[in-house]
Amino acid sequence: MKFALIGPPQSGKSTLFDAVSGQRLDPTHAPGERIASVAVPDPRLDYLAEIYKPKKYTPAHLEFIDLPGVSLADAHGQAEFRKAMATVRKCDGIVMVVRAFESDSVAAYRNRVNAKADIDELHTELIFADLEQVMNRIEKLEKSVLKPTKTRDAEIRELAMMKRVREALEKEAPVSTAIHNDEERGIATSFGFLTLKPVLVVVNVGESQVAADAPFQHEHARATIAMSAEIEAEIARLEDADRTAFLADLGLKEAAKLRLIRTCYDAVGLCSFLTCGEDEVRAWTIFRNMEAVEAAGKIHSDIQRGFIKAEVVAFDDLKANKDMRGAKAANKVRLEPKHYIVLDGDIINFRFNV
Ligand SMILES: Nc1nc2c(ncn2[C@@H]2O[C@H](COP(=O)(O)OP(=O)(O)OP(=O)(O)O)[C@@H](O)[C@H]2O)c(=O)[nH]1
Ligand SMILES: [Mg+2]
Repeated sequence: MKFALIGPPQSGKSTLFDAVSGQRLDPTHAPGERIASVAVPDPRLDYLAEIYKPKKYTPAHLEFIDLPGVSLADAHGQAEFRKAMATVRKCDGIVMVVRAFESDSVAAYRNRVNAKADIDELHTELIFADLEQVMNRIEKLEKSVLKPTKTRDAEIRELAMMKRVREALEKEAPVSTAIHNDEERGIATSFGFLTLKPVLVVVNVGESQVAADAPFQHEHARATIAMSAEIEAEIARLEDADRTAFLADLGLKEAAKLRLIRTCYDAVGLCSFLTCGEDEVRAWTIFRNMEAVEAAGKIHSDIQRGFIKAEVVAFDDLKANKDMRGAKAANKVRLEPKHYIVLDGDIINFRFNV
């Protein structure tokens, strides 16, 4: 699962990226994309590792991509933005980083610090980028439907959909509002439409605001969270022992990195199931409402193909009974069929035969 950090110039994207990834931007590094795979902290996995002392510990991961900020105030910047969107189209979610901190040493984008206006501007730009793509597609389809090809019927349907999408975008409504069924959702997803993707907003606030809630919730975002990228980057560089004291001083319960990761998980509708044994304890990222047989395919296609049953115990049930043996004795381990909907925190052992 990939998330792109986008935002106006100097809004704190790279600082946030450093905070989340534990990397540190090399000032000599040419401006460009950076990518980091970030472990998703999971106390349940830690508990299992205590029990099993496994050879391997594999948490779930999310990928974050840091994109250079561009000014949308001129045509050159707008063109750069469109180019960068090729990367964003391949991502599962968008994190908009906007500035709310005051600083005399960092030039303010458009000579103002206005987080809401920055989000609106980005949102409009995403709509324009989708619109451009839809117009190109419509132009192509209008030509190809004139030819008597095998795919003509499908193209006629797609053309009708794309015209509907164009109409929605022209009214500044996201693509998602113009999608009517699974076929259309599939087409829209394959185009990587930007306004189909979940958006999270990070309001990069000043030091005095770090313990406060987000100053607003934005209508275009699934979630809006506030944090100070600079302070978070500092927190990320501290040793564990110092970190706790530093957080307490600021009135914070935890590093905002954890909040960001959780929010990304929620916004995209993800959850984790766990597998454990002496070889490995591991968290697997899946979409919520996924069936057991599909979840099995995450591990290996053979397990999906030869699926017999899923042996499932909820993490909380295992912990309440100390370990797997205790959970079995308490009758908490169930055998579930193919169509069982996997829940967050399910510990699963798949039985299969190929
Ligand atoms: N005071 C303050 N300064 C910050 C904060 N976050 C970032 N900065 C500063 O703002 C400047 C820009 O930060 P970056 O993280 O490089 O911003 P960016 O969005 O990656 O910038 P571009 O990639 O050039 O668009 C740096 O000098 C940071 O030190 C913050 O929370 N508070
Ligand atoms: Mg940057």
